[in-house]
Amino acid sequence: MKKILFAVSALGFLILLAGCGYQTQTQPKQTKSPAPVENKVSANSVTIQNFAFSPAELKIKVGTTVTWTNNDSVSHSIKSAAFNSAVLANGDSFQFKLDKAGIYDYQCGIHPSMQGKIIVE
Ligand SMILES: [Cu+2]
Repeated sequence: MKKILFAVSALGFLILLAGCGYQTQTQPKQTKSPAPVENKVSANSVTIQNFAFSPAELKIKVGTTVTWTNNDSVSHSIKSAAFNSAVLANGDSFQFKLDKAGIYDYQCGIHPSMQGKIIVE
């Protein structure tokens, strides 16, 4: 009796696993169709890649928190009159909430040639 129970639960577990596997397989398809969601996520985030901020110019509304994420293997930082990050290694991110309207120019504290701009309105 116990053996049968074990077999049944093991089978259930396998089905669960298969279900999960199926879900992860369908995920790439999902990210393709709802484009607005993807835009929303990236609307207040800046990616650091290939020694550049992307987008270099970001327009946001007052009170928005901006997230910078370093995708480079090289460390970078965010330096401006209003906000400064620590040194960001690969995969690190920095967040700053902009509560005042204005134009915020910033650069990488390590590589001054890397420049970006946040327009808060
Ligand atoms: Cu840099």
